[in-house]
Amino acid sequence: MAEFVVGGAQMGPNQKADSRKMIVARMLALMEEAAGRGVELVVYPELALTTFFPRWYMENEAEVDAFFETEMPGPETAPLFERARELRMAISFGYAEKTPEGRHFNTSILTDRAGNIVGKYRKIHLPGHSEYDTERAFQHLEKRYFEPGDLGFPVWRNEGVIMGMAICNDRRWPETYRCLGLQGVELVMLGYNTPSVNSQMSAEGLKERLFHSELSMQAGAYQNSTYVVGIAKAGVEDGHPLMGGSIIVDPDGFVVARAESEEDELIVASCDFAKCAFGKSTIFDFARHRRIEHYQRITEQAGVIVEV
Ligand code: CDV
Repeated sequence: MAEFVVGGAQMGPNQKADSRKMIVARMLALMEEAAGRGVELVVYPELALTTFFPRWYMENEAEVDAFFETEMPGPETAPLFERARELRMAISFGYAEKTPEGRHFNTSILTDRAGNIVGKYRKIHLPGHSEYDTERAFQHLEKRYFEPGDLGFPVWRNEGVIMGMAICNDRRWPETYRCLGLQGVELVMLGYNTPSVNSQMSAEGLKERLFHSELSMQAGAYQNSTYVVGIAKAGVEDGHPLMGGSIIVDPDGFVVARAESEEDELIVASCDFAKCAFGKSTIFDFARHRRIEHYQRITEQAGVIVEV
C-alpha cells in the first residue's frame, strides 16, 4: 500500500481563441508548481484542452471536430507527457476524443510516472440534450457531440494504488463510485466543467451547486472508503461562468484540500492509501454486508416506475 502526494490542477477558463499550445503551456506551469510541492500524480479537469464547447449548438462537422483530438499524445500534447516523464509525475486529464472510426467520446487518460498511458475512461453519464433547446438559458449538448462511454468503469493498479476515473456528471451518481468500489478502488480521479448557474432553474445559485458537488464526492469517498480528487475548469469561459470548488476528499469523506479561486490553482494532499482499508473492512465490507438479492432494480430499470 503506497502513500504519495496527489495534486489537483484546477484550471481557469480556456477561451475559443486560445491555441492548444497556450493551454498546454498553462498546464505545464501547473505541473512545474506541482513538482516543486512534491506532487507525484496530478489531476487536470474534464476537456482540459478546449472550452466546454457543448454549450454551443453547431451543425458543421468540421467546426465540431476542431475541438477533438485524433491522437494522444499528439504534437500539441506531447510536451505534457515529456515533462511529466522528466519530473516522474503521473498525470490524468480530460479531452474530447475522436477515434480512427470517427466515434466521439468525452475521455480521460491516466499515465504512470514514466509517462506511459496506463488507463483510459470514456464518460458514461452524459447530461443535457442533443437538439437545440429553446427553453434553456444556454445549451448543454453533450448528448449531441459525444457517445456514452463504452469502456465501463475500469480500475488500474498504478504506482501501487488502485485507481479509477470518472468525468463530471458521473460524480453525481452513486453507481459510478460503487462500480469502482467493487473493484477495490483507492483513488477516484475526476475532472469537471460545471456551469455556475442552472440553465433550467435560475434560483439554483453557486452556493447550492458547490454544495451538491461536494456532497456527491464526499459521499462517494466515504461510502466506498476511497480518496476522491475532483478538479474543475472554472471561471468565465466564452462569456459563461463555470464554478470552481476543486477538492481532494479522504476515505472518511473529509475534504483535505480545497481550491479557493476560479483560476489556475494547484491543490495538494499527501494521501495515505492505507487509510482506505479500515472502511473497506468494516462498515463498507461489501462482501459481508451488501444484499445483492435486493438490488436487481438497479440494473434492470433505468427510470422510476411507480406501482402504488
Ligand atoms: N460537464 C458536465 O457534465 N456538467 C454537468 C452539468 C450539466 C450540471 C455536471 O454534472 O456538473
